[in-house]
Amino acid sequence: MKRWLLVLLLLSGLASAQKAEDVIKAQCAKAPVVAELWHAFRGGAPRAALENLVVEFNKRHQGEFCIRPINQGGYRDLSTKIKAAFAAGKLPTLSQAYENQIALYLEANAVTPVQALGVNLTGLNPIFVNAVRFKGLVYGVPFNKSVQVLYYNRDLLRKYGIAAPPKTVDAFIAVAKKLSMAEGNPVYWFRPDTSTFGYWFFTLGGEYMQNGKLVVNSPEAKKALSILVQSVREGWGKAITSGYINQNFGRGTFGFSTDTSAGYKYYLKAAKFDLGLATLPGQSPDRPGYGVVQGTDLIVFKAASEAKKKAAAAFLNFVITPEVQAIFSAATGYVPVNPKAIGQPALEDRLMEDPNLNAVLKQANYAKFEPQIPQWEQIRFDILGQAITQAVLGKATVDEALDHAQELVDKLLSGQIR
Ligand code: FGO
Repeated sequence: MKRWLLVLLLLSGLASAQKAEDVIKAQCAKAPVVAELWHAFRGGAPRAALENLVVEFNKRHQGEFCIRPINQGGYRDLSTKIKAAFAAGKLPTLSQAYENQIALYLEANAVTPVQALGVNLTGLNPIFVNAVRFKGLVYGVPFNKSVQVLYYNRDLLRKYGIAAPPKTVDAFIAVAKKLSMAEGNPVYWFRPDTSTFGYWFFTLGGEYMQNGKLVVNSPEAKKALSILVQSVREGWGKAITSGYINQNFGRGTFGFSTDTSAGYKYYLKAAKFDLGLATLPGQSPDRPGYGVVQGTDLIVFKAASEAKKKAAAAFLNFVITPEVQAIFSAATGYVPVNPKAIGQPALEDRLMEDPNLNAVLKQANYAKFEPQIPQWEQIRFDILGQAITQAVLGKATVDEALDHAQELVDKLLSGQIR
């Protein structure tokens, strides 16, 4: 592509991103009620899709109220900001939140059950709705829910005459070994974190909650982590320790990753190869492996005024419509939380144009949630995540890493440490 054309395209992209923000600003300047929505979309397709749908919503409710999205960094930055806002008494009306964060905010009785606000959850995927149900009440609206899928390099598979991506864990490991050997480079790329680990753990039959106890050093956990450790040792796995996988293309031979479907547009943009998407390798060829459900729900804080809550409820009812979910899913790779989105033209056209997205819809039937307990965020990053990184980088054995993690989990959950 000619340089000037590229510059022009980039500028027009920036200009349109700028435009949605500016439009919202102008909409809210005139609105009698402004409800803030704190989110963790730093940029890219998810942020653009969110802002575009907010523009449309605000247009429909001109003279009534407006939603004002405010980025607060990434997911963890967002929860840190929410906790600070609690202390300062400056909570927004709406926020994105993981289920475990909702559980934490509920300890302060700070979240409103959405049905009491008039949000109609009929028809939504019950798997997502049940995850935000606490003591019988639904405290959030599933919005941007992702599932892990298998990303693969079709050109590389073609080069070695492999017709289709592997369907089982054993076939996956065999193919990854073969291609890595032939290329002289590891082809399975992964971030050594709780998300990647989760795919292997759940697919091997692991469960975090056992008889009401959180277990991170079960035999399945040890086997899952051993596979990651072995992959690096045997030269078919490459641990990406800085940035997203899609930000590392070009530094080696990418063959496969087991990553969030929400990364799809980022991958597409960065890939200089024919990018394929498939369901995850499972224990048997007729059943995909389990992907971890990530992405967030939208919640409404109790502290908001009645007028702002009314705006929030209207917004929540809007974002879960089949039309909006179809557009949002097509634009990002998130799973539509309303299954009726699948018949909508926006998504049907997109699926015709890009059959890769079928893998996301299929994988959504084989999905697992991480524990929905208040301490989970700390555990997944600072305890289990640390243990996974340590073992993968060879700083601890799998046993040492996970047994130590279990000790810390026990101490944290019994209040011996904070
Ligand atoms: C991310 C994080 C949590 C929790 C899981 C929790 C907190 C994980 C994982 C840690 O919406 P998802 O599926 O995907 C994100 C989306 C929007 O940013 O796009 C993905 N992305 C962004 C930029 C890029 O270059 N490539 C790309 O793939 C991005 O990951 O959420 C998945 C990644 C992580 O943030 O490192 O969810 N996660 N459970 N975070 N705080 N708490 O309990």
